[in-house]
Amino acid sequence: MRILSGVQSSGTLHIGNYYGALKQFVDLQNQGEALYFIANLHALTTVRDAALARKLTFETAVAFLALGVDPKRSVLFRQSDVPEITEAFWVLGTVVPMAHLERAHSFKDKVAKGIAPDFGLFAYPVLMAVDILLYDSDKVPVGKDQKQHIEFARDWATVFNTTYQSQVFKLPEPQIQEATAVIPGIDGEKMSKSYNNTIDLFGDLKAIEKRIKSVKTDSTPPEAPKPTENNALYQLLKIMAPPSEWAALDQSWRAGGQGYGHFKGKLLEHYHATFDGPRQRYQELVADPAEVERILKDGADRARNIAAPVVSRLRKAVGL
Ligand code: AQP
Repeated sequence: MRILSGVQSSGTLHIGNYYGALKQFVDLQNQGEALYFIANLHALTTVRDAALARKLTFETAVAFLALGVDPKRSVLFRQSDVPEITEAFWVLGTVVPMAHLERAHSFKDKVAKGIAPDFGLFAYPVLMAVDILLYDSDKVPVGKDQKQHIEFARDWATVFNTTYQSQVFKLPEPQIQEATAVIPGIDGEKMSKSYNNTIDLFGDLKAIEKRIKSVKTDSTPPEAPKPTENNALYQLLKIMAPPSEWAALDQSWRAGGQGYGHFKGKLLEHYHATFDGPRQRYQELVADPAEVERILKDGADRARNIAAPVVSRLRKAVGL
């Protein structure tokens, strides 16, 4: 089984990226041949500063490694180190119906939030489809926000194969963990870099502590039982508390007697217990850019070898 996924290097990674995607990446490394990439071409739709783009690409790679992506078991690479991707992007794009792109949720959500769309934002799902299809991927671990993009990849692979009467592309399946499909941000909306509601993985600790303290809650008094529906703090605790502690925590939440401040303190404790170790590794790796570069170069060679047969099927099918 071939597993493939990526994360954009468009900002600081947050716990939504971790629980929705990266944690699965690490868990899946033993279940098949895993390819993980830093989506630095996608990031160009929002990052328009070369030095910042390079810095974020490096930091995203370091975060993957610090969180447990093991280059001995997985292929870790930069999207831009596989130049075949942009050729395949064009070729697949020639059969993609405009109407599909016009109804893409991510595109519509961003336009609704007042972001002026450009071709990059509009065409993003086509590049993402190629990211997946170019490696004959079977499983794509992602958060729920990416489900429609994977359905598009399947649809367009079918359109392409039918148009050219040739089995160029294999159809991938999304892998979405129900419990962590949508991690809420501190305002209760989906945690997202562009909504400024994130709890970061490796940012400044004081700022992270402040974010945790400001998770939105209602006016339930300390002595009363707390609501479990539509409560971001409850959802975040459930995701972050170790299973051995969750039952007691859940009971005290439902029983009342503790204020929200107490539970925010618990969330901070679990944050430290989970991410202090990776933070330490992150700092060590940041100090060794040559090793990170070596890992990415090696990953790119391996990824290009895996893509080579698909690229040659594609070129042959269309007459290039
Ligand atoms: N809140 C979330 N809950 C669950 N999964 C999430 N992911 C992101 N946010 C959540 C998953 O993380 C992976 C990589 O995401 P990405 O950064 O490449 O793109 P994204 O989904 O667009 O992340 P953001 O923070 O929401 O970025 P912006 O604001 O730029 O759109 C994906 O698997 C994603 O599902």
